[in-house]
Amino acid sequence: TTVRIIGAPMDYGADRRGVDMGPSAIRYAEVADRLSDAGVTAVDDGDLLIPRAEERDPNTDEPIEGTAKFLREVEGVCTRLEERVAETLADGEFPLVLGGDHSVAIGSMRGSAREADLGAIWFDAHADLNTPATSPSGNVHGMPLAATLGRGAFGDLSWARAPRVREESIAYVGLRSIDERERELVRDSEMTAYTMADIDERGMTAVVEDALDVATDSTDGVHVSLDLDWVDPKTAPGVGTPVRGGVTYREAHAALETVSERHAAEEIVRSMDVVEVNPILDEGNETATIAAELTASAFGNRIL
Ligand code: DIR
Ligand code: MN
Ligand code: MN
Ligand code: MN
Repeated sequence: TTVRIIGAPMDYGADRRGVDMGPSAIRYAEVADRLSDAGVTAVDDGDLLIPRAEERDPNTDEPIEGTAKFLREVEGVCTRLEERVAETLADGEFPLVLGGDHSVAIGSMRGSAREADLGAIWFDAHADLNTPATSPSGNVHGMPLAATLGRGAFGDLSWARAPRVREESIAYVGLRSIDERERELVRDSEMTAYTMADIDERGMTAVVEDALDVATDSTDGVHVSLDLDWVDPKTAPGVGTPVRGGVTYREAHAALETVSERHAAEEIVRSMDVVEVNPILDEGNETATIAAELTASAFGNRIL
C-alpha cells in the first residue's frame, strides 16, 4: 500500500496554541523515512491550508445548545479534510492524517466512513465524547466522538455526523481522564471502554486484541485514532492536556504492533490519525519522535 500523509495543522479545537505545529514536528521526526523502513511507500500531500486562530473570533455565541469554540472554523477544515481522506481511499491509498488537535478526527472519520461501515480504536487518555452542552472547556477536541455519532448539538450539523460509524464498533484503549458529565455518557453508551486499569490487569496486547474484535465486528474497516496524550507525559510531554499514569513507551509500541499484525493478516485498518503533538510544550521533539515511531510500528516496523 501507499500511505498518503495529510497534514491538518488545526488548533481551533484546543486551548493551547502550538498544536498547529504538530504536522511539521512529526515530519521533522522523519515519519516518511520511518514508514519506508517499515516497507511502505509514503507520499506526503503537504498540509491543508488553515487560517490562523488569532485572526478569528471563537464565536461562542453559535445558535447551539452549549459551547463549541471555533465551530465554524472546525467545520471548514473538517469538510476539506473529509474530501481529501475520501479521495485518498478512492485512489486505493491509505490516509494518514497528522494533527493538529483531535477535532481533525471528525473529518478523517467522515471521509473514511463515506464508503464503508467503520469501526474505531481510540488511543487516548480522554473519552472525547463531550457535547457542546456537557463540555467544561468548550473545546471541540474534547468532542470528536460526539460529533461523529451526531450527539447533542451535533445532531443538527450534517457536516459532523458519520452515519456509517456505529457506537457499538468503537473501542477506547487507555482511558484515564473523563469529565464528570462525560462519565455518564460513556457508561450509558454502546461503546467499549478499556481503561488504564484494564491494561494493568490484562496487559496491553490482550486489551488491543479485544478492542480490534469490537472494531472489526460487522464493519468494513477500522479507523485508528492516536492522541499522544495517551502516552505517559513523562515519556511524551509535548501535549496540551497531559494526564499522569499513561501508557509506557513499550506498551504503546506493543499496542500499535498488535494493530499492524492483525492488519497484515486481515487488512482491517482503513485510516489513521496522529494528533495533539504540541512542539511548544515538548522537550527536544521527543513527543513528535514517539508519534513517528508509533506510526511506523502501526505499519509493521519491527525490531528484527
Ligand atoms: C477535556 C479534554 N475532556 C475537554 N479533552 C481532551 O476539554 O473536553 N481530549 N484533551 O483529548
Ligand atoms: Mn486555539
Ligand atoms: Mn483526544
Ligand atoms: Mn486526549
